[in-house]
Amino acid sequence: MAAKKAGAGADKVSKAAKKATKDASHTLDKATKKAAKKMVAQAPSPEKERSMPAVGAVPFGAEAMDTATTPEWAQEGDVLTMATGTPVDNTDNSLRVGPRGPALLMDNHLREKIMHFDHERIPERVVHARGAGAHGRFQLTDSLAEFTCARVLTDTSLETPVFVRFSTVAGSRGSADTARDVRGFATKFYTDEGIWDLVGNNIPVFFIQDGIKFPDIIHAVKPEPDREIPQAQSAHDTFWDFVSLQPESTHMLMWVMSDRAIPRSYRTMEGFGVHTFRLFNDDGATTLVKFHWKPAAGIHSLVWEESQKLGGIDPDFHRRDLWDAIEAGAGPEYDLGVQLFEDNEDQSFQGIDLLDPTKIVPEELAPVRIIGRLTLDRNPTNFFAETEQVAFCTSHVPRGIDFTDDPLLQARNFSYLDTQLTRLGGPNFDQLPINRPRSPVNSNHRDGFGQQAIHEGVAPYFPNSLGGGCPFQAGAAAFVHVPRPVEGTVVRERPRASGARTLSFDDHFTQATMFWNSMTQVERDHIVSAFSFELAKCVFPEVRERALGNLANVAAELCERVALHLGMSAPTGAPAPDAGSSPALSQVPLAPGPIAGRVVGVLTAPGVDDAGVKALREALGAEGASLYVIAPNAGTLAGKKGTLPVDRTVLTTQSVEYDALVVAGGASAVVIGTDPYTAVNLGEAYRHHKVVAAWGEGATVLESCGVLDDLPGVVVGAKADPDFAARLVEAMGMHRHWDRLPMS
Ligand code: HDE
Repeated sequence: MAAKKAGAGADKVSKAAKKATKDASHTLDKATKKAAKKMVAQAPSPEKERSMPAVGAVPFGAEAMDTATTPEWAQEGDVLTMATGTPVDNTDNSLRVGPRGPALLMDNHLREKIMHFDHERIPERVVHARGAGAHGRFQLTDSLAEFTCARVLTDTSLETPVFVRFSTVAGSRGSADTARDVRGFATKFYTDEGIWDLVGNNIPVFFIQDGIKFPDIIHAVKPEPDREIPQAQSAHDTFWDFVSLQPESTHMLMWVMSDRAIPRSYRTMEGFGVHTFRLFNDDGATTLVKFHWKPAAGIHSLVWEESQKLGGIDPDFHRRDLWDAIEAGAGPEYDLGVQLFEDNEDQSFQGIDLLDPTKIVPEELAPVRIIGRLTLDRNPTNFFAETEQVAFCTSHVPRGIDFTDDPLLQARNFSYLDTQLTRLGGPNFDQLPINRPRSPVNSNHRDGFGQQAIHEGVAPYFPNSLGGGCPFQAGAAAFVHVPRPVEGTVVRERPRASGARTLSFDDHFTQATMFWNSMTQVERDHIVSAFSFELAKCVFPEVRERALGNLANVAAELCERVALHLGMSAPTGAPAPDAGSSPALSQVPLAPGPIAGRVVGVLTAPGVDDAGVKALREALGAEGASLYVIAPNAGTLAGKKGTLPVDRTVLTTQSVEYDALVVAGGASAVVIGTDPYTAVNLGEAYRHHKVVAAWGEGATVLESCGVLDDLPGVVVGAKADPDFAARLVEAMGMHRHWDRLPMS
C-alpha cells in the first residue's frame, strides 16, 4: 500500500517535472529550470528504489559509497547533454541533408554518441570473467591482538565496509552461473589502514603449486583455441591432457569433481584464502594463518542435472539468487575463521608443508577459530561501475598482514596489479569509486590515463622542501614487511619433503585420498559420475589413460568405477594407506540447518486454498524463505475465498528453480493433477532429492504422480497450518533427502 502511494507520488512529481521541462521548450527560464530540477531531484527513481537496502538491513558506509558512485557531476540537471555539457535538442534523428538525404560529418552529437557506445566494453577478466558482487560490512567479534597489529583484525568496535565479488573461473562474461567450476570469493575490505583484498576461492587448494604454471592451466581449461569450444567447461581434451600430466592437480580435481563445484548459491558455499599468510604484531612476532569463510546458510550444492538445466533455464541463477536474497533482507552471511600456526623454521604443521597451496590442514588437526562476521546487505547501483570495475590485488594488505613464500602467492602478487593495467586502462584504477580506499590517500603518483585528481603543488617527489616536505613518510604507523632473514641459492626448483615436512610439494595424492575417504556414499557417487562425464568427453585415449593412472593412486574404487564407465581397464596404483579422513570435508548435513534465502514453489490453479497459501507464505517468510505462486495463467488467481497474485506460470518456470515444490490444497487439485507439467516437475524435484509436499486435496496429486507420503523429504498435511509449515521447514533444512531412493 505504502509502496503504491509512493509510486503514485513519484508519478505525479515526474509528470510535473516533465511538464515543466516541456513548457520551457529548450529555452528554460531560470525559475522554471530551478523548479523542474527540484522536482526531478525529489522524485524517487524506481531504479534507486530497487537498489535500496532491504528493510532491516543496515546500509553501512552507504553515504560514502553513494557520493563516490553517483557524483553530482555525472547526472546533474534534467536535460540531456553531450559529454561536454552542451544541451542536446534531438537524440532520435541524425543530422541529414533533408529528411531522406545523407548524414553529415558535422553532427557532433551523432559521432560522440556512437563513439562512446563503440567503446563501452572493457576487456573481460582473463579468468573469473563471470561474476556478481555485493556491498556489506565486516564485524570483528574476537580480537587477534596477540598475533597481529592489523586494526581490522584487532579492534572489535570497528565495522569495516566491504565489497565482495563471486565468480566462476573458466567461462566468459556471458557464460552460465551453474557450470561445474571453482567459484571465486574475493573480498575488498575498506579498512581505515588501507585496502585489504582477500582474493580467495570456494575450494581450499589449487591446481598448481607455482604461479609460473598458471598460463598453462588456464590455456588448457579455456575453450580449445582452434574452434573455441567448449564454453565454461573443463570436460575436454586439453584440460585433461594438462592435468593428467601435472599430478599435483589431483587433490584439487577431487574437489572440482565433487558437489563443491556446483554450489546451490553463493550464499551456501565456503570461502578460503588458500595460501598461508603471515601475521605480525607490534613486537614483530609472527604467526602463520589460513583464512576461511563459513556460510551461515550451510554448505549446499545443486545436483548435476539441475546445474545443467539451469544453465539454459536461468543462466543467471546465482547472480539472481544473490540479488533477490539481499533485496528480501536475507543477504548472505559468513563467519571469518582462522587457522593459526607457529611460524617455525620449516613453515610446516604436523608434517604438512604450509607453503604448498595443494594441501589443506584438516580442521580436526587445527580448529578454525571464528573471529568475525561478514554480512552482504546492499546490491550494487551499477553493475559495470562496481562489479566489473572492482580490482582486487592479493598484494593489497594492511599493516599486520604479510605474505609467505608460497610460490603461487608470490606470482599472484605480481599478476593482479599487472592485469588491471590492461583491463582498466592504466595505472589509475585505484581511483575508480569502487576501488577507492576509505582511508586518506596522499601519494606522489601523478598523471597517467584516466587521472581523476587535480593535484596541487609543485613537488610530487620525496624528499622535497618546496612542498614543505609533504607528504612525509609515516614512521611507526606505516605498513612494513616484517623483517626476516632470507638466504639461499638461486634455483628453479620445487621445495621437497625434508625433515619435519612429509606432506610436501612432492606428495600429490595423499590428501586426494583423504578427500575421497571423507566423503559419504552419495558424495562418492557424484565424484565418480563427474570424472566419468568429463573423461568420456575426451577424445584422445592416452588422455583418459593418464587420468585413470592418477586416479589409481587416489583410490582403487574410484579408479575402477570410472574405468568401468569409460569401458577401459583400471590400472593399479598405490594409494596412501594412512591418508586418514577429515569429516569436516563432507557437506552432507547431520541435522537440519537454516532455510533463509531458500525458494519454495507452490503449484496452484483456480479454486486454490488461497488462505492456506497466504499462511504458508507467512510461515516461510518468518524463516527468511520466499514462496512463489505457480499457476496456469499469469495475473490474478481466483481462490476458494479470495485472490492471489501469480508469480510464475507453468510455462515460465521449472522445478530446478526451487528448493521445494508444494501442491496447494483446494479444488484446484483437479486442474493441477491433469496438467502434464505437474508430473514432470514433481518427478524431477523428487529425483533431485528435494522436498516435495502437499496439503489438503493437493495430496491426491502427489499420489497420482507416484510420490509416497511416508518417504523421507515428502511432507503431507491436512491443512497449511503451523504444523505443516514446521515440518516443511525442518525437511528443507536438510536441503536434500539422499536416503530417498529414486522413483521406479
Ligand atoms: Fe587469480 N587471477 N590467479 N587465483 N583470481 C585473477 O585478476 C592469477 C589464483 C582469483 O572477482 C585475475 O583481476 C595467477 C588462486 C579470484 O575480480 C588475474 C594465479 C586463487 C579472481 C589472476 C592465480 C585465485 C582472480 C584476472 C596463479 C584462489 C577474481 C582478473 C599464480 C586463492 C577476482 C584479475 C575478481 C582473478 C591471476 C591463482 C582467485 C589474471 C597468476 C590460487 C577470486 O590477475
